[in-house]
Amino acid sequence: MSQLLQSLIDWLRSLFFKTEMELTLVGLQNSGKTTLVNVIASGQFIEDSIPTVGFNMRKVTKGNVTMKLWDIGGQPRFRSMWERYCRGVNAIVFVVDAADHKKLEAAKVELKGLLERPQLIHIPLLVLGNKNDLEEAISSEQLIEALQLKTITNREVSCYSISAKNHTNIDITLQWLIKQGKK
Ligand SMILES: Nc1nc2c(ncn2[C@@H]2O[C@H](COP(=O)(O)OP(=O)(O)O)[C@@H](O)[C@H]2O)c(=O)[nH]1
Ligand SMILES: [Mg+2]
Repeated sequence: MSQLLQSLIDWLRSLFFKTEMELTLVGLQNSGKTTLVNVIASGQFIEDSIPTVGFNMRKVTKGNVTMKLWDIGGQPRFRSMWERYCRGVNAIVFVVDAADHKKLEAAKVELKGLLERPQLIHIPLLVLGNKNDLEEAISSEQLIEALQLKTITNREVSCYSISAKNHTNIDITLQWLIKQGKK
């Protein structure tokens, strides 16, 4: 990665943690949520595991930012808890493994279920197609199609193709998040 890009990311990261906000990071297991948080926070954060049987929920705090992370998928009986964890957040970040074609349908179903919760209406959504360093990863246009993001009309939606591994498009991701905190 170029020195210039790295300093840009560092600068955005510092702005991000000064912005008061609460985010939910959600997605199927293995999509890259933990990796992404480590990249954004660059290692130093306070971690809190919320003990809930069968529901893998973590809370990460740094500066003025709280990020709530959880793995969804195949746990319909926990769906009633989604609202509790997402209510009032500045944004929902939905992370997808863009290289895992077999799981796209499941991701679509989970996202749809999440966005149907009445309490979560109007919360801005950022969809991240992660792992774009892999050859088989689909583009953001293909992800928009696969998840039918154009059918979502009751909130602001953006979709980026990123690589948490190579730090690709972490800058635009941070910029989008900072913007949500300022509203
Ligand atoms: N190639 C590639 N692998 C990634 C990327 N981000 C995460 N991974 C890998 O995907 C796997 C799952 O990542 P993790 O962050 O644990 O996913 P989580 O279950 O959503 O928290 C790990 O082996 C990561 O190293 C990426 O951008 N590119
Ligand atoms: Mg994880």
